Amino acid sequence: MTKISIAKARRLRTTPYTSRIEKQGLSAYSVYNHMLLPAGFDVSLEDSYHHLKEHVQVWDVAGERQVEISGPDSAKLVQLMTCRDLSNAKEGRCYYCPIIDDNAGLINDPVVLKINDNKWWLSIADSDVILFAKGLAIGKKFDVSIVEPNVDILAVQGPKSYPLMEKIFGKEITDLKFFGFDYFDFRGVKHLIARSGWSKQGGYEIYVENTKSGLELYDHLFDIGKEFNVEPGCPNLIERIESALLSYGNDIDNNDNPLECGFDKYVNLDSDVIFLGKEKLKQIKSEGINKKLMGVMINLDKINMSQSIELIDNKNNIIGDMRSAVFSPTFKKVIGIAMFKKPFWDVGLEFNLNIEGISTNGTICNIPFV
Ligand code: THG
Repeated sequence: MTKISIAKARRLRTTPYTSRIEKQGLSAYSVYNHMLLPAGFDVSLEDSYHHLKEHVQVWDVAGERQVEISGPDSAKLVQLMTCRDLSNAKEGRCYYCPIIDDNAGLINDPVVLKINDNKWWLSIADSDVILFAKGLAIGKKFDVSIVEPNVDILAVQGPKSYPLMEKIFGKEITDLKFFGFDYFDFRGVKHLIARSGWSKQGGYEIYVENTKSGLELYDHLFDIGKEFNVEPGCPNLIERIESALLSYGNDIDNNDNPLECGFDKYVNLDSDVIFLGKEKLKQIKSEGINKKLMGVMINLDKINMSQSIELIDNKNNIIGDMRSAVFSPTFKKVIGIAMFKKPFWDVGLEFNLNIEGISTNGTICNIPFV
């Protein structure tokens, strides 16, 4: 494959860690929220996958930008944007929240942090939530301030993230519950740290606001981390598909609604909270969905997802489309996430596909895979 480099420009924002990761063997970038997101290092995807499951990695995920909504109407605006009932949300907790439009189409799937009653952070996936939020606030004449603060997340992921972070921040950090956050001191500077991250191997996310301290912490993680076999890394395609951590823009987008994406537990239609698309979602729920996101296993040992891939039945009817896929060394097959039309989403159903002139077949399964 031809190597093509990315043309850096102000528009493709760098992160405070860019110069660090480029010295640590970075080999590929993606772009996320108009920012460089590391997508590979000079170890193979599979080696990095095994390393993540066994040891600990530090990821530059500064591209997960924060949309800060503060002020007297902040809770009202955040609730207006999500179908998840946040009326009982607690300070110091994270909430995974589908953001939808008036047609119930997904706008984003951020982690929402309740900093306090009058201040929320939406830790967003790749779409311009800030513009949507500003438009709603202007239209509704809400008394809020909406900004993108300088917050650059460092994720520390993998089973050995626990001893590594304990060594730096003390025993208290191991008391954090999943999706809880608190403030921890590093050389006199407070950092917001959550027990979360875009892998299911355990770990933390450090919301770095003080860049100088953040860079010191970055270097310290690699110094102290030696005994835990720390390596630089990035969200791992194999691990995240096995764990069914969905990727906005890949697996799901504005043409999909939360009920089609398996987000049922984050959809609250019975409470009296006010959010955009509530009536539409009620209608969809009563009529039933027309497509559904499922797992697939395919009899291939590699797959290229740069083209759209249609899933077909024996009569050549299109029954679904592939959203993400990768070879899994654990399942020794290609595993993927695909959207199937009604009524073709049954577990066990077999389908065919043609890729680059090769025809093969696969089976529908539940997600997560593990
Ligand atoms: N961390 C932070 N911000 C983010 C992401 C993150 N913004 C972009 C993107 N990732 C948002 N998408 C997700 C998707 C899944 C999860 C988090 C963010 C996730 N899900 C858990 C699961 O599916 O098992 C738990 C959800 C729950 O039930 O509460 O963690 O990774 N800061």
